[in-house]
Amino acid sequence: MDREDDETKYAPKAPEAFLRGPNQLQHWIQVGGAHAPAKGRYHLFINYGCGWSHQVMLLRALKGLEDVVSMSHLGVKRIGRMRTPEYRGWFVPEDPTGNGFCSAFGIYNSNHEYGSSQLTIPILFDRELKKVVSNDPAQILLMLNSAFEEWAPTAVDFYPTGLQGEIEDMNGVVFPGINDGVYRCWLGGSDEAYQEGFAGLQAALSFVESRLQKSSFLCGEELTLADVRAFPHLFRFDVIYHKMMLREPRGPLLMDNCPATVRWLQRLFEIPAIQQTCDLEVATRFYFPASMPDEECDDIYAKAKYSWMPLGAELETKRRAEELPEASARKDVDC
Ligand SMILES: N[C@@H](CCC(=O)N[C@@H](CS)C(=O)NCC(=O)O)C(=O)O
Repeated sequence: MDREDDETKYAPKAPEAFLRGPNQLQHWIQVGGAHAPAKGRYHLFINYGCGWSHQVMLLRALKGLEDVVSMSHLGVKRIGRMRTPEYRGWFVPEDPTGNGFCSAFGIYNSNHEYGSSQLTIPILFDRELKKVVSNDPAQILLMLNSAFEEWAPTAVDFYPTGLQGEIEDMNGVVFPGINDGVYRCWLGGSDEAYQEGFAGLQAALSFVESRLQKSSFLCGEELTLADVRAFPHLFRFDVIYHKMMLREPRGPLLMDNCPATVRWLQRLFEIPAIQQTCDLEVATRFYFPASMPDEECDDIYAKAKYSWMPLGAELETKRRAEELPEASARKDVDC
C-alpha cells in the first residue's frame, strides 16, 4: 500500500491548461503508524454530487464498511470566493464528528494551521487526532481496500497484486483523459488547452469503449479499482459534463456512441452497493451554478438521464428505507 500521488505526471502541455495540483495531505492508515486502523475512528466528508467523492463512496459500500468508516455529506454550496482569503470551501450542514465544523476550512484546519489553498472533498478525517489523513481519492481508495480487512464483511480485494499494473495503466488513460479530462476542457484558459483536453477525452472514451467491447469490466472479468475510479465520471458524463463542460461541437453522447460503456454503467448501477451511492439528481444541482433554480437542474437531469435510471426521488425513498444518509442538496449557508 504505497501508491504515490502520481497523477501530476499526466499533466497537460498546452498553454494555460488546467493544472490540478498535487494533493497536499497524504498520510496513511497503517498498523504501527500515527493513524492506526480501527473501527469507528475515521470519517469521510463527501458529497453525492462530486465524482471524486463518489469513488470513495463506491468502495466503502462495495467493501461493506458502513459501520467501520463513518461518512457524512457536505452541502452543495461553498462559502466565500475561491482564491480569496475569505474562502472557506464547502458548507458543512452537520458534523457527526462532534467538532462543530461548519466548513471544509474548519475540517482542514482542525488541529493545525493548514490554510485554504486546497479545500477539496473527499476528506478522510481521523476523529482521534482531529486531523485530515488524506484528501487524495486514489490513496483513500487503497486504504479503504486494505486497511480495514479485520472489520470488512467483504473480503474482496479490488486491487489484487496480479492486476495492479493493469489497473494503473488503465488509470493512465482514464485519469488524464476522462476524470481530469472533462475539467481540462472546462477550466483550460486557451483554445489550445480546450483542444488538447477534448482530443484526450475523445481518445480515452474510444479506448474505454473498445476495452468494454471485449470484457465485462475495465481490467477483465472482475470489478477492480479501475472500474471504481472510472464509474463516477462516466456516470455523470451525458447528463452533466457533456452539457456543462464541453463547447460546440461537443462530440457524441455516450448513449449515442458508446454502447458497451453504457451497458457497463448499467451493469455496475445494478449492483445494490453501487446503486445506493448514486444520485445524479443531486449531482446536477452540485455542478450547475448555485444561482440556477433547483427545478431547472432537476429538469436537466430528468431529460438527460438513461431510461434505466430511477428518478432521484425514488432513490431517496430507497435510501431512507435502508436507513442510509439522505442526499445532501442543501444550498443554504447559515453558518
Ligand atoms: N483532490 C482531488 C480532487 C477533488 C476535487 O477537485 N474536489 C472538488 C469537488 S468535485 C472540490 O472539493 N472543490 C472545492 C475546492 O477546490 O475548494 C484530486 O486531486 O484528485
